[in-house]
Amino acid sequence: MSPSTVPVVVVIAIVAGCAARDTSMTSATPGALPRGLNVPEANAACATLGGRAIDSGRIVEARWVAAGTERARQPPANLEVGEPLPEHCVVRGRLDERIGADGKPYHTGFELRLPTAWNGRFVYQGGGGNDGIVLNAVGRNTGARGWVDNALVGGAAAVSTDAGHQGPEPQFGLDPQARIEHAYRAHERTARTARTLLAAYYGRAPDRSYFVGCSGGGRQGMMFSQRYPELFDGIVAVAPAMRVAQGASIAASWTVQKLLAIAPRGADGKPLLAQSLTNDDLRVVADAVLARCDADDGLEDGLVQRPCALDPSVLQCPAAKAPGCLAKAQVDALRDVMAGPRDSAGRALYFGWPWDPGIAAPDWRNWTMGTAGEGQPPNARHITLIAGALGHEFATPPDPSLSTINFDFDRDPPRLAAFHRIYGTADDTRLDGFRRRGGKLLFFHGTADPIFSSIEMEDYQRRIDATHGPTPAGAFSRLFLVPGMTHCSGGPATDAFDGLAAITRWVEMGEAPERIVARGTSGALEGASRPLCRWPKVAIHTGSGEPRDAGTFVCR
Ligand SMILES: [Ca+2]
Repeated sequence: MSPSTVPVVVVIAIVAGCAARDTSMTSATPGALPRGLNVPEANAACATLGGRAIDSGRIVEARWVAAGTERARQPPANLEVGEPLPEHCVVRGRLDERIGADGKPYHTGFELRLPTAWNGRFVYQGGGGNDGIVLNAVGRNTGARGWVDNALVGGAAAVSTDAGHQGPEPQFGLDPQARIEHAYRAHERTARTARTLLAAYYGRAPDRSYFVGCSGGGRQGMMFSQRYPELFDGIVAVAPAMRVAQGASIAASWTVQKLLAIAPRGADGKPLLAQSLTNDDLRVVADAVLARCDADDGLEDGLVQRPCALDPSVLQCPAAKAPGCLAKAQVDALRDVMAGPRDSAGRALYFGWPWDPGIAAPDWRNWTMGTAGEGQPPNARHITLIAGALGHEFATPPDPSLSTINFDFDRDPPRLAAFHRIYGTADDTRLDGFRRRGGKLLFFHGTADPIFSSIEMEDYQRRIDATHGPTPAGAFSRLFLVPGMTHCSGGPATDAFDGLAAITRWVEMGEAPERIVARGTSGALEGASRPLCRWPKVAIHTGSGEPRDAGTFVCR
């Protein structure tokens, strides 16, 4: 059967009815017997994939990779990380090649990696940012070790895509079809094409299909659960961009404008955003959070497990600005930032942010203020990444002059509504199709995330619980907050956690996660372990035993 003639309906029926799973366990991830091809078969099959036509596209490269000759390449520097990859066939292709309304060429690029000793699993590796890059499809996992503990090393087939445009710049948003591709269509096409190629290569459909992604990738996972519920058995969405077009981008604008207003001026008279709050200032804030709330969870360990009600006025210097305290203008700006954006009538336009010691971590600065010195262009991601997306993609019609710096909180939010309707994933909490097929949703979110608030994530899970009742909802959707973690990883946190293993055990063995052991990767928590607890529970030290050991904590 040629790949272009594999009936998708049949493929789905095979997966839905498939119960052939090996339940032996040799590691944290339930094992499946290798069910791939022998080496000569696989090599020949890889060669025949090269250059063949596929539905609305073509394969441009099919390359054989001998065992141990490549490792995962972690962007942005493409450092080689993790164990050597097993023997596999890597396929690169283009779907839907076309000329856009802007006169530029577009296609949906993808990469699919097919291990010879296949464990029967298929992993869709979510993207992020503006996408536009085909990252190596190794099945990136969650957290700080996502590229290291990838799915391909464990024997899964994995796919990635550029989401329908080429290059990470936001100008693709000027083409209406490219927006649609980015929102959902390129992802559906990539997923279905990958399934077709899996069937052609292995002669059968995957036993189980998973999605793993963070940020924009988390949004893509939610999108699949809502619009194409038949495609995945388990979805892991970390810090999903569920209303970035008409929510988080407004919050980024609010934050940037509040901080610019207090920024010192350079010799050229321009505000120095990076100096609105110095690293020492942010340390003052973090220390105040710790002083107020670290012990609330029973252990002074640098992690704040429960919501912290900090009154920022305690940060204010009694007189002039001095070390160890903040100026009144800084305190006022910080109070506004942390409360979240509002219009002139006081209506909330997004969520607020939890007080967390991770505010002093580099990632918080990198998003909100950046590090640019005098005479350098601003490099805060709220200005580089978010402002570009805001004007080119999120606004309808596009308005490249719109940015986070000049965003008007009364006039401009409605300009984002149309694209939010196709891009946002915050509204659907019924998830009928996904729930009925037995799909599982696993969410993670860092409580020091500076671009998507963990309060937004709690709100979504709370609405799922309200829609279905907490017990039925918990049967298919669970949230794990990561105290101290910034965006996707980083921060004073136990930010190494194996979301793929957790979703696999839930889907294949029925083990719904209550606690997931995570490890610290830097700072005082390096090497320490903690349970991440099923929200709304948090990790509480039992009062005895080594506090660097997750086994001495309970979730409650
Ligand atoms: Ca604590």
